[in-house]
Amino acid sequence: MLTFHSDATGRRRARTELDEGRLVAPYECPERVELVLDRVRQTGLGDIREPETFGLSPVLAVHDRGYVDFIAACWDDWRAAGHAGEAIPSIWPARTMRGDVVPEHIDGRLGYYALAAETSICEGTFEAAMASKDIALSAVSHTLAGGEPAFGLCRPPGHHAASDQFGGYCFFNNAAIAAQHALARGARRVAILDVDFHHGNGTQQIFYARDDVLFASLHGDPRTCFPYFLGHADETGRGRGEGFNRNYPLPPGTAFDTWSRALDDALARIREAGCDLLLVSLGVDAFEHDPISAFKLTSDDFTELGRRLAGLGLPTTFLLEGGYAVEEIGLNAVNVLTGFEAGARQA
Ligand code: OKP
Ligand code: ZN
Repeated sequence: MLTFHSDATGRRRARTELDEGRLVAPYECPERVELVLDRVRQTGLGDIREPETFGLSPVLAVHDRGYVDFIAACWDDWRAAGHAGEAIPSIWPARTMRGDVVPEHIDGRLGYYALAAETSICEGTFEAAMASKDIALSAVSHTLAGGEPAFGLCRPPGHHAASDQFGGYCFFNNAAIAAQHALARGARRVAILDVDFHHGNGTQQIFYARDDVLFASLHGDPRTCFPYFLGHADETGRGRGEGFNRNYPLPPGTAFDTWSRALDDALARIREAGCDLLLVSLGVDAFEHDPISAFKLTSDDFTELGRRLAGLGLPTTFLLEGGYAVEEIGLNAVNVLTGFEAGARQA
């Protein structure tokens, strides 16, 4: 299958992440993409292509204008305010205050548009986020054009980004942007299956009241895992979206036997809903040695995941999300893709 990649994802090189009360080197680093690309080459998965550029209109189809303008200008505004470090929010419109007036000062705007504080905004963040969504759009366009699977080597990831909030290393919701684009190009119902360890709160929020995108997510139970405030099993959709959101919160320590039972249930729901396109939010941080996650999937389990995805028989686009065991990120991500190709050959 084709891989879509751009060096422009490396324009974001944040120096700081707020982690356990300290500023550390970010887990979500540019090397992640380079290592996955190395593995794509090693395994001969297929050709590697540069993305096309799609501009801002597909971003504005899922994100608020004010939010997009904020992401574009944040770094310049932060520097213009004379701040020395990277942009990190320190106050939010929390429950007891007003959330309906967007502040003017960058410190207030930053909190208004943030859902978490670990993710610093630095020079090049907007450019990398633009490249990341162009990779997703190019990959899904390839799948739509000929039915062939494609892999988008997205970075930064996207699934925590909500219609007007960034956080959890995400700025633009690549999977949501790709899904909306597919619908505009004639897809009838898109399934987004999120296998990242963390709940895809942004993707859920964007499509929660809609029945043209089915969102299913397997993740660490938000009672104990980031992002803590969304991802419970009783979140099933709203209005016409009722039944088109499926969460599988699982306890820390979950291994493939339990995890794959939830997977099979999600796949059955996707089948039943009559989806004509599958987007996989492909985080590989469910890996047993991931430094910030708590599931116990092995590298071989990722191959089996790919095989089971192929069993759906749907046009499929894979978009990279998380995965922070950097040494094994290439092996784990590409195992899903080669497992998928093996499964597709058998079918
Ligand atoms: C992004 B993605 C580390 C806490 C990390 C943020 C996690 C963001 C995950 N001590 N909290 O892979 O879903
Ligand atoms: Zn994750």
